[in-house]
Order: sequence, then C-alpha cells, then structure tokens
Amino acid sequence: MVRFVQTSDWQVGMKGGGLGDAASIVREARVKSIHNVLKAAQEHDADFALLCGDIFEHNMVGQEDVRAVVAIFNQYPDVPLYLLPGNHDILGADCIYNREIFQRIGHLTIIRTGDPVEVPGATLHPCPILSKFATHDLTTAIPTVHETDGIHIGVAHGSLTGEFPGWEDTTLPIDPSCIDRTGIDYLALGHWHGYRAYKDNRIAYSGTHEQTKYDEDGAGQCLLVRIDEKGDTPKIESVSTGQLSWASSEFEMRDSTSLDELKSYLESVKETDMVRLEFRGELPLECKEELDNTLEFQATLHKNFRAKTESLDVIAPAQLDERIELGDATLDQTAKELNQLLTDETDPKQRKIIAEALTHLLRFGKDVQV
Ligand SMILES: [Mn+2]
Repeated sequence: MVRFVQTSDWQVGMKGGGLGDAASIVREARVKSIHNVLKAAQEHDADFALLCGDIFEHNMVGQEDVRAVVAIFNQYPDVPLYLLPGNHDILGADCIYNREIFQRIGHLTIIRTGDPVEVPGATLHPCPILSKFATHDLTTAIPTVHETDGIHIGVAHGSLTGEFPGWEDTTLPIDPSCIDRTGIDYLALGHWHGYRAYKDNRIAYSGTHEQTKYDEDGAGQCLLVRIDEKGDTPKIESVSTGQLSWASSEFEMRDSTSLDELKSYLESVKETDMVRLEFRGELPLECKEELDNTLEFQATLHKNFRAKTESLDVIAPAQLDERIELGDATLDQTAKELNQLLTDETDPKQRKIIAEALTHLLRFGKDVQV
C-alpha cells in the first residue's frame, strides 16, 4: 500500500500582476499555504509528498522566496519530498534547484532524469521536461511495468492530449494512453491549476495549492492518493489548502432592478477575499450614481475588488429636461446640453466620458441644493 500527497504549481515568486495592492497578499498566501500541504501529509500519515513541478514561478526567483520555502520544508523533516521540476522551474544550467541551499535539505530529492526512483511503498517513473517547447509525448520513456511487481507511479508536468477536448496544448503533451501502454498504476500530473481526475482515477492533476487568479476552478487543494495494491483503482481525496477565496461574475444591466440583483450578489460574496465583476448592457443615467457609490463601498470590503465597466453603456433619459432642476440656470443648461450630447453620440468611449460628466454634474447639483 502507498499513500502520498500530490501537489504542484505553487508558483512561488509570481508577481500577481493586475491585482494591485492585493498582489503582495496573493504572493504571501502562496508561501504560507505550503504549510497546509505538508501538514496534510503529516496528519494523514503519508509516505511522502510528490511535488509535480512549477513550484517556483521561474528560475530567477529571489533568494528570499527560496529561503522562505526551504524554511517551511525544514519544519516537516518527517515528510520525504520528491520534486519533479516543471516548465517554469525547468531543469538546466540555471535551474533554481541547482542553488546550494537545496543540496542541504536531507529529506528533499530533486528528480533530474527519467530513471526510476524507489520511494516508500512504490516506484516513481519521472518524465522530466528538458525543453519548454517539447512537442513529443513526455511519457514515452516510461518503461512497461505490466509484469513488474510493486506499485508504479508516473510523474509528469504538461497537458493531457487526445480525448480531453479544450485541454490540449501544443507543447508538453501527455498521452493518456500511456497508462494502458505501460501498466503504471497512476500518473501524477502538474501544470493545470484545477483538480481533475481521468481514467478511473488513474490520472490526476492536483491543481495549485492556492488559487493564482480569477476564473481558476478547482484550485486550492492538494490530493491524498492511496493505492492499496498493484492494479487497484487509486483512491483520491482532495484536501483543502488554499487560504484566499475568489469570486467572479458578469452582470447584464437593464434598469434599476439590475442594481437590486447586484446588491444581493454582493451580499452573497461579502466574505470573499477577491471579487471581480464585469458589467455589460445599459444602465439608465439616474442609476449611475448609485452604482458608483455601491462599487466604491464594496471596494473597502475585500482584499481585492475589481469592477470592469468598459462594456457598460449609460443611457440618458428621453425627457431629461423635465427632470433637471438643479436650482441654477447655468447648471441646468449644462446638464441639458450634456444630455443632448449623450443622446447624439454613438462612439462608446465618448458616451462614457459624457455620462461620467453628467453624473458628476447631477451629484454636484444635488449638493448645491442641500
Ligand atoms: Mn507548468
């Protein structure tokens, strides 16, 4: 019997571009969550932890990040670690794992060749990446083990090809039929950030231990894999390791009821760390201020809050003249002219600017009235 933790794609050192101030939170979480992975190994009495590549974002990641990861490794000396580099931390002369500090970790094995590796309870068959642009099936070197005793586990980093539409990639292909061809019991994969299992649990991506961006589904866990005997179906249990929660949604705006829908959605994600919204459709001008105020306040509730309004059109009411009574002839006149401009303008970018000006003017007018 073998029981191990599978993890990958920690991407330590990633910049978190586009997340603004939250980028540092995301970077820090990626390091801290490593504890959750290694604790899972400890608590479930795993024989070892299998790290399937892209542990670091690239080979030039700063030594500070390296030390932080090594410091965590050192807190779990009873968890043997087997690490196959991926395409981000690719093997080669400048490989991050060539640094002296990694050579001193007694319980870490960096896998550099396709030679089988004997581990507690099983034999690993690694498929190292030697070029980021490899277009040949990475698993071709796995030997046939149909007749060989013991549990055999393939380890690779890349994209499953063939029968999984939408998951194909032109580089780093992995042919799922290698399972039948070679007779290995299980193929542990890294590269994709969501947990996926195929072929009766004989092939699985663990996904990243901590979500890296919006719209990654199935991220934020490691896998506890148990294989009782050669030929048995692997049992996979997903263990949650991520700290940050993410939500992303699109809103089609029509009228003031759209704002109510938005508010009830926002209520449902108020505990979520990272929230991204995208607005489309048309919003009446009189709702624009309420939307702006809602979004401004919402931004103070989350670690990261992004609202994309580029595709939202603000519509001027047909009879603005009657509505505009700002108590000042110049303001009223300006508002009417802006409204006329908005009605006539067809370029969406220009419309946005005019709508923005009108919203400000109406808000200003209201303040004057008070
Ligand atoms: Mn990768």
